Amino acid sequence: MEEQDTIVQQTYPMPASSTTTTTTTTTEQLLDNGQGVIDPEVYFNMNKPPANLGEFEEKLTAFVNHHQKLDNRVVFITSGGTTVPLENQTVRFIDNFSNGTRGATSAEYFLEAGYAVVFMHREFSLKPYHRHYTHNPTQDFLDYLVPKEDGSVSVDPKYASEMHKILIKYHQAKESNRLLLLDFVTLSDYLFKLHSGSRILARLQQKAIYYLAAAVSDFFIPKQKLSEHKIQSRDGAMTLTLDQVPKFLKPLVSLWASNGLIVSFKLETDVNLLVPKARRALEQYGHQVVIGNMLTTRKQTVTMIMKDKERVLSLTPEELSKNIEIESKIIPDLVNIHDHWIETGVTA
Ligand code: 9Z3
Repeated sequence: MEEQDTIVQQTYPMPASSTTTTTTTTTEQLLDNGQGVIDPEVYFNMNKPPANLGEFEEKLTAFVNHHQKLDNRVVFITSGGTTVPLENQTVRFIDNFSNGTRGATSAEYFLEAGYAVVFMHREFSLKPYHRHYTHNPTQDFLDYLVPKEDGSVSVDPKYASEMHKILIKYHQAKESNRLLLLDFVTLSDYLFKLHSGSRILARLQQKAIYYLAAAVSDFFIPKQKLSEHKIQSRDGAMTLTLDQVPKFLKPLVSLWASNGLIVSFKLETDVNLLVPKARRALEQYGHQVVIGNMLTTRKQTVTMIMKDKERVLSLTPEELSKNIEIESKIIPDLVNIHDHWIETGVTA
């Protein structure tokens, strides 16, 4: 196959951990078990960490230490889509579908259930509490406010009581230091931060949940194949060859997130694939829960899939008409699973 030939001919510098700097190695040598996917550790050696990784680690370590001393449960939520740049000085990129609604809404229910929340989200995607005002499809943010003659600004009385309730919850989360907002943009940014973040949370052992709601690209262009400058259109149509992203869930489960409860999401558009593919992910990675959701019904119904069981959580038409959110069912279900996980080491 032509694609295969391209991959095999490509040469990469040896990973930074290597003792020699002059040797190069082919992609073929870096492929994981001949499956055509680069090993995650090799990926980290071949790519530059994000510039703010040190700051990310510092903030997260302080947060985790604080909650470890208080014996609190902590959930590490990933939310929003990753980008895959087509150029090093990026003008164009491929994006993954996700507004961040699932992650931001879930964060609020976890906070209500007493968890401390690390909210690692795509920059400018939905954030807990803010989401009600920043990304409301029927009302823009400034339309909540009224200018006063004395030069001050107040909230339009129509919205004040609802906003008051949300503000109280937001301030409680902030004042008790139970909400840490961290962000990512690119796939590389995400992978480095997931790697580093899960290893920092690992000290919490079973007290940690990893709730991987971010929509993460399955394909990327390795740094070595990336055009430095903006790709020019003068040459006509463009053909893209994308490599497969390393299977990071495998080391996350077996190495990085020691004993934590790991919950991943499976997004499908073909309903017949949803449960089989979610089950395959559970078997392949050996983690505890996959939440299956369909693109078109993700706000109404999800399937909780575990090793020996599965159950569907859905909103009734009446609940839907009252704007009840499906996360109000997902999170209590997961809290039960987590209770059981802490007590017995198996899922409920
Ligand atoms: C999800 O399935 C999320 O529930 C959504 C949420 C992205 C659908 P929104 O943010 O959407 O509320 O707009 N996330 C995981 C998507 C994903 O990339 N899963 C991978 C897969 O399906 C496995 S990690 O293969």
